[in-house]
Amino acid sequence: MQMTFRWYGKDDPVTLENIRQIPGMEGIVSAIYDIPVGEVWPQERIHTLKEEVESHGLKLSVIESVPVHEDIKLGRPTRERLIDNYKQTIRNLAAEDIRIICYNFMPVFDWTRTDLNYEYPDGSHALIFDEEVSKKMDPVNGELALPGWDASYTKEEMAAVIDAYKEVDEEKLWENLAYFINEIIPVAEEVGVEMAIHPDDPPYSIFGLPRIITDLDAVKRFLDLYDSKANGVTLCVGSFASDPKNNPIEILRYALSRNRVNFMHARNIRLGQGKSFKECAHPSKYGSIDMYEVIKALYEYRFTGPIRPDHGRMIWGETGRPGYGLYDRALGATYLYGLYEAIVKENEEEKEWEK
Ligand SMILES: [Mn+2]
Repeated sequence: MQMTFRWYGKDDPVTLENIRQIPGMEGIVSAIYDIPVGEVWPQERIHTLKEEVESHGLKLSVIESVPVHEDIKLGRPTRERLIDNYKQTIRNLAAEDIRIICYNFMPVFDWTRTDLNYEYPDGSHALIFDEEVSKKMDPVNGELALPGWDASYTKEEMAAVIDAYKEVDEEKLWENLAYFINEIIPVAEEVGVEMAIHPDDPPYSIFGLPRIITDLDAVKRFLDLYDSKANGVTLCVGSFASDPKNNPIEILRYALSRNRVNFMHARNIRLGQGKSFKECAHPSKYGSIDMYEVIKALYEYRFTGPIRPDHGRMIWGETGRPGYGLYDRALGATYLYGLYEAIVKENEEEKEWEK
């Protein structure tokens, strides 16, 4: 496996110099953030990003994400032009030798939490999701705007797009996803790119909007939409684990058995009452996910792709982008790397793990 780290570009308080110093770190997960959703990413812009990353001795391993325009998810006629643009972005990324693209198909809202600054007794801060609080949240008139959300909507536009989903139930959303996949995957195959859909986070309906990439059955159904290595998943164990009915290790092993894990997100969460959960430090003892079992599964299936620590807590007084500080994610990376080294050495005569 190849250890990677998410970097939000030149505005990120975490620098490439910082990231490079994390033991075991090889690659960067990033994106171009100022291109409106639905427009083509020019090859020169991709080239500039790649040069910047490579000048720090790192590889631009994954694009997370190339966002999918709402009209594609809604199945509106304008999707034709938008899908053509998406295909061109895939081609432009491939032309710069970028081979893995993460994306998601969540209506309107990306990952959702109810508190970005929950304080643990040890003084660290984390992102949490409280089911009761979420039921009272008003996405149109409320105060909360999360970092993953598209901030370009006015209140009226937000209300209108949420309203548009009254016509799109889960089955319709599957249909629109299948349409999109059948259009883009042949292009990805042709230019040697692996697409990696991220599960919905949390993996159930919120604010009355449909969510479909939620569990093992959904992963099976998704992989069957188009049977190709180019049509794979970002296996985010933390997202799947946020629904207590899911067994994230089972989902991981299933996707590995079909060779369709194109990108790994390793994050731990601790389940609470109902569907509430708290993000926590990466080690198994703090959360509901056995991280040793995660890395063991990756080893058993000889996973060679990129993995990144997902969200981290804010520790040691660090401030910055919620979930994306330097310190706790760096600890997460070295912990994951340590698990991997131990598992490889237990199983192999040679020092395979260094390859
Ligand atoms: Mn994730």
